[in-house]
Amino acid sequence: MGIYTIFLYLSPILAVNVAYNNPGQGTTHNITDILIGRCEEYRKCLLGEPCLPSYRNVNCLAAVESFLGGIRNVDPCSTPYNAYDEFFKMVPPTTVRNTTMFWSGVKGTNVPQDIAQVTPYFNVIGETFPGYMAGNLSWCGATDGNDTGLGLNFTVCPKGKGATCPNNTKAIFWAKASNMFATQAVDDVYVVLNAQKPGGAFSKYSFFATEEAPNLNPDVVKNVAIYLIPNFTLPIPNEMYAETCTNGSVLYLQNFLMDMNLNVTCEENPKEIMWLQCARFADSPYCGPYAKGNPVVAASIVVILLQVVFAMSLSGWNTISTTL
Ligand SMILES: *[C@@H]1O[C@H](CO)[C@@H](O)[C@H](O)[C@H]1NC(C)=O
Ligand SMILES: *[C@@H]1O[C@H](CO)[C@@H](O)[C@H](O)[C@H]1NC(C)=O
Ligand SMILES: *[C@@H]1O[C@H](CO)[C@@H](O)[C@H](O)[C@H]1NC(C)=O
Ligand SMILES: *[C@@H]1O[C@H](CO)[C@@H](O)[C@H](O)[C@H]1NC(C)=O
Ligand SMILES: *[C@@H]1O[C@H](CO)[C@@H](O)[C@H](O)[C@H]1NC(C)=O
Ligand SMILES: *[C@@H]1O[C@H](CO)[C@@H](O)[C@H](O)[C@H]1NC(C)=O
Ligand SMILES: *[C@@H]1O[C@H](CO)[C@@H](O)[C@H](O)[C@H]1NC(C)=O
Ligand SMILES: *[C@@H]1O[C@H](CO)[C@@H](O)[C@H](O)[C@H]1NC(C)=O
Ligand SMILES: CC(=O)N[C@H]1CO[C@H](CO)[C@@H](O)[C@@H]1O
Repeated sequence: MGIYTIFLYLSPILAVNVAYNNPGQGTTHNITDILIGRCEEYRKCLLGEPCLPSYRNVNCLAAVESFLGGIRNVDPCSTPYNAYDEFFKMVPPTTVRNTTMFWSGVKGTNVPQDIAQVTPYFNVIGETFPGYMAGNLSWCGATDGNDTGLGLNFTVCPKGKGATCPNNTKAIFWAKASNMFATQAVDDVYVVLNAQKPGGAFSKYSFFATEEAPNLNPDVVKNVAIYLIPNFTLPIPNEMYAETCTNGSVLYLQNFLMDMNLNVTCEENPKEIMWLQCARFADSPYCGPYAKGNPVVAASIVVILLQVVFAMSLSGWNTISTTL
């Protein structure tokens, strides 16, 4: 990842090689059925919150047709920026006010998924209508005939965007979705960043930098809360590049947001996220403070009590105690 970034810095020619060597997964099989199924689930609020009344009347067949219609037989590296406009008009990435949460540089942490499952106070892009529909899927147009009948390439799609693939089908989808997700955000918004990301927590190549932060509306966004988390899978804390709220790229980000006239707060190790990470990476040295007095400890006390009772019954203690 870091090396890839350095290549991009060094020369577009090197980036060309990276992109050529970067074929990704082809279109997910049965994508039409998957999209329709997810659309129906979301529309009918089978996933619970957020459940917006405006979604009830979405025509899922039409939405999926407009999603795929914009990319059928289209070169996956020359996707028009407006390819998904019709689709996003039907299912915009709307969140409940005061809950919009962005994330960047946290690949492998499972933070977005855990947030989606656990808390109604934060909503990440994967929980929005279009985000849920497209999550974990791969798709791109076929350029070499129409042998699949759907105009999609089920064998290989280009991964990421580079100099040879500037307008990548999937990247444009997520760029547009991120852009609209940020544009509609109201009241308090949040961004989770990885303090120990090599090269800096805030990457100026990230979607957060290019599509989200610049589209926050200072007239309606009350505060941007930066949540800075450590890397829980590092064996020893602080042995790696680390940023705080007052240095490195995080400081740059704060100034950038304040220049936009936004209120900004920054918190290191915010407990809202630390709990979730510790539930997942319980052995992390960061998790000591979060292991005290939490439900897990309560549960283990119950287990110990049960073991004692069990041991007592085995050793005949309960016979003794009943005779006493
Ligand atoms: C990619 O999109 C940009 C902006 O929409 C456009 O100027 C450029 O020509 C496109 N490139 C390709 C290869 O489609
Ligand atoms: C937004 O959420 C925060 C934290 O949950 C809360 O303190 C605040 O009052 C909320 N603001 C509005 C306008 O609802
Ligand atoms: C955390 O550090 C490990 C070891 O260096 C690395 O493999 C992993 O990608 C890092 N995770 C994040 C989210 O940066
Ligand atoms: C995508 O995969 C993650 C991790 O396996 C999972 O938590 C999430 O629910 C999936 N998203 C969708 C829309 O299926
Ligand atoms: C899928 O993409 C690969 C790589 O560009 C290409 O060789 C193949 O012909 C494409 N298949 C279709 C059906 O377009
Ligand atoms: C691709 O094939 C399908 C089914 O055979 C057909 O309905 C469609 O018109 C074809 N599209 C193009 C662009 O040839
Ligand atoms: C910044 O926060 C203050 C105090 O909470 C509030 O009065 C003000 O409206 C906020 N500014 C913006 C641009 O939202
Ligand atoms: C930021 O400050 C912390 C604490 O003072 C320090 O450990 C860290 O090395 C600094 N990081 C950068 C990138 O300057
Ligand atoms: C239910 C369904 O349509 N399944 C199809 C999924 O895709 C595979 C491979 O293309 C087909 O073999 C299945 O019939």
